Amino acid sequence: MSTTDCIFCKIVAGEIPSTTVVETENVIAFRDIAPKAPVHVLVASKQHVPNVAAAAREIPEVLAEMAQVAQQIADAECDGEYRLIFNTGPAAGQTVFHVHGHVMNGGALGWDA
Ligand code: IU
Repeated sequence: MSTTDCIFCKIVAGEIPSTTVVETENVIAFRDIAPKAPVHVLVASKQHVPNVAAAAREIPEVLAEMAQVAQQIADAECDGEYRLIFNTGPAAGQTVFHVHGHVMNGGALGWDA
C-alpha cells in the first residue's frame, strides 16, 4: 500500500529520482539528499508504514531486512561501523512519515548528527 502524498512512496515508485544504493523486493536504500555525514543513506521499506514502531508491529520481517541492508551498506562504505537512527515524531526530527533508518558514519558523529 502507498499513499499518494508521501515523498518516499514516490521514490519507491520511481516517480521522484533518488540515488539508489541497494534495492530488494521489500526494501530500498538511497542517499540522503542533504547528507549530514560522509556516509548518509536512508533505508526504507517499500510498503508505507509511518514509523519504526509501526514497522515492528506490521512488517517485522521487513524491518529485520532493513537492518540487514544497513549492515550491507556500512560494510561497503564505512568498515561495517555505523549509526542507525529512526527519528520518530516531529519533536525528534521526523519530517517524512514513511519508515526509514538513517545509516550514518564516515567521520566523527556527535549526538546532533
Ligand atoms: P527524517 O528522519 O524524517 O527527518 O528524515 C528525512 C530525511 O529525508 C532527511 O534527512 C532529508 O534530507 C531526506 N530527504 C531525502 O533524502 N530526499 C527527499 O526527497 C526528501 C528528504 I523531501
